[in-house]
Amino acid sequence: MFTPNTNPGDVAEAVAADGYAIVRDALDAEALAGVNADLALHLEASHTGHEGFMGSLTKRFGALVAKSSAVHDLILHPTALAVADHVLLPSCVNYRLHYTGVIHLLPGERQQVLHRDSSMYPFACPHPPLTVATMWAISDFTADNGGTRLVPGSHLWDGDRTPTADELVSAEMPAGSVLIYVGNVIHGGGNNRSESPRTGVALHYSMGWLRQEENQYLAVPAEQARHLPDRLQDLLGYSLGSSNFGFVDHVAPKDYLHGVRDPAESNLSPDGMSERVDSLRRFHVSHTAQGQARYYDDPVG
Ligand SMILES: O=C(O)CCC(=O)C(=O)O
Ligand SMILES: [Fe+2]
Repeated sequence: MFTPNTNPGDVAEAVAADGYAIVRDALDAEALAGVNADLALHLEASHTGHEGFMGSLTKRFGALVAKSSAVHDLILHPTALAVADHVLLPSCVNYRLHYTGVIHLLPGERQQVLHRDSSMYPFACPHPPLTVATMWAISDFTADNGGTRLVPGSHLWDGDRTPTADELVSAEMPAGSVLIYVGNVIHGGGNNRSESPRTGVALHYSMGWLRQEENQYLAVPAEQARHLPDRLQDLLGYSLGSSNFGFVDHVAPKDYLHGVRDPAESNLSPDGMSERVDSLRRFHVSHTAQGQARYYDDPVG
């Protein structure tokens, strides 16, 4: 477990090596209160009753960029971005906000099926990390209240290796801490045997050449996106994902967002972009993930 003063580079190396890391008390009390205040009404209005993967006693809702300015600071948190830089940037010129959501496990919720988030992409395991997830503890996370369970090192495993009970760990951390993990590590929400809900804010990032899980262009109305901080616009997808990648009518997306309509006033290949593309670490993919297990038998039952 790291502290807020840990060098973000050390956190990034731990995530790359072990598949996950926890930074304790990454948010101060004021930032945490701000998130709680922004989310309270949305949490009240959201409902349980999902099935399967989403959990039947779990409240979930997304589109957090549109719903909470306090969450913007979490998305832009230097440690989260340092980990995403370290893990994702070797193979993309920039990365995106992939998913935003509140995951609120009520007492009695059963453990979620163990999975890899990146199994939505057709790569056989092991494959390089394509996404980085942060799970911000808004309540305390304990082994008893459904703290996320993870299998350290499983981001390096073959797809057919199933974890044993002694390979699972529970992310235990006080409210205000953050769990950061790669999308190819095996994990899942825990079982809430406590009397209180477990509340997390999940913010994921993905390589800029992948389709984002949550459609940020529809989740955040353009009128609102136009007034967001520049870096947040980049993360939503209003920056070029490579040279010529993501344009609108031959105008760069951020220029278009700000009203430019003439391609002559926009540059789809900014300085340094082709060099960056040329220097990307390339994947060698010999086969796709056909037949690969998506879910793992739970060793705890
Ligand atoms: O709720 C959690 O702790 C994890 C949720 C999760 O992994 C997911 O929904 O993909
Ligand atoms: Fe997950």
